[in-house]
Amino acid sequence: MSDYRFFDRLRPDAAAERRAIIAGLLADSPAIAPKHFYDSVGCALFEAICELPEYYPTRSERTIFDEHRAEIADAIGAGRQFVDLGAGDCRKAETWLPHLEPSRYIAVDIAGDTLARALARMAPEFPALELTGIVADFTRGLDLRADLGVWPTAFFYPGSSIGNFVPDDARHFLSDIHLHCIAAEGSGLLIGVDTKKDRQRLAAAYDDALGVTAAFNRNVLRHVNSIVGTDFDPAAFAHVAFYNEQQSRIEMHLAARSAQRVRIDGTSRDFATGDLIHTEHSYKYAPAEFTTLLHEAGFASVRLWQDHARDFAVYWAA
Ligand code: AVJ
Repeated sequence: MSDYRFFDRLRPDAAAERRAIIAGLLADSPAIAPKHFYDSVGCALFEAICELPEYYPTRSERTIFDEHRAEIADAIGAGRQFVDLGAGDCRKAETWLPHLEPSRYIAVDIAGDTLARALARMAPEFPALELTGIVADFTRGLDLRADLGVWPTAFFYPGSSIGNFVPDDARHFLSDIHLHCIAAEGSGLLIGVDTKKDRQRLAAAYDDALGVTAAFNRNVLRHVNSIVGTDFDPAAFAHVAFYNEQQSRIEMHLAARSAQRVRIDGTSRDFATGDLIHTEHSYKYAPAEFTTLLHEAGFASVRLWQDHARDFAVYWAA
């Protein structure tokens, strides 16, 4: 079987999504949800970010995976369905396939083109593996129960993507995953989460010298233009990123470089120089805090692996 199944669960919500974006742009404090970073250009820029010297999370996570692969695979067990949340180009999951020998691989992502391309690439490489792609926005809730049935499932949520949720929403999302897990004995969640550290290093990871993260941030305006027909000029906004220590989160914003008027759905919004559009939170968790969050979400047992510098943490929660 050199093929894959593909389901688009995003299209039915397109009108509601447009309304949500417009409401965010017209709100007292304008904001764009970080999921809108990931059009094709945004996915490519994010892949570039992961190669940057300043952006340690991807490398630190890879180090943990490489050093503890056998032990982690042993904790998960073989023959599970492997569900990749935010699969992107599927390359992270691919490194696990020989070790987990999953019964099926189910990749979920909001970026349909990137996901389809990845599965088309994988199909001939893994002819014996059942491949499924699901285009979905799981920030609106996760319900894969009909897709998964009652077979034991290993959920994979790497890269500290959980950091985009505020902690209450993160707990809620983890509870949703836990609800899926109780359907079948032997299920669990393998999740990678960034830790708290020196504020300079954190800030540099989100404001790199080459300006790749700045381009990634500004690109969201091109994507929003294409979704809702606004006329943002990405070059008219500056990238702003800093660590908010009180809230343990990186914040990214776009700051208007000059006074300007932007057309938004039949009306308009004026931006004064320095006015901000909020685009991302990226929360950081001490291992003890995240372990508590996993317990609060219903997971009874939590195992933890870290790199030597403790820059990142990987948890298996069951
Ligand atoms: C994909 C959400 C984990 O927060 O580190 C990288 C996205 N934003 N650089 C992160 C991101 C700016 C990334 N996550």
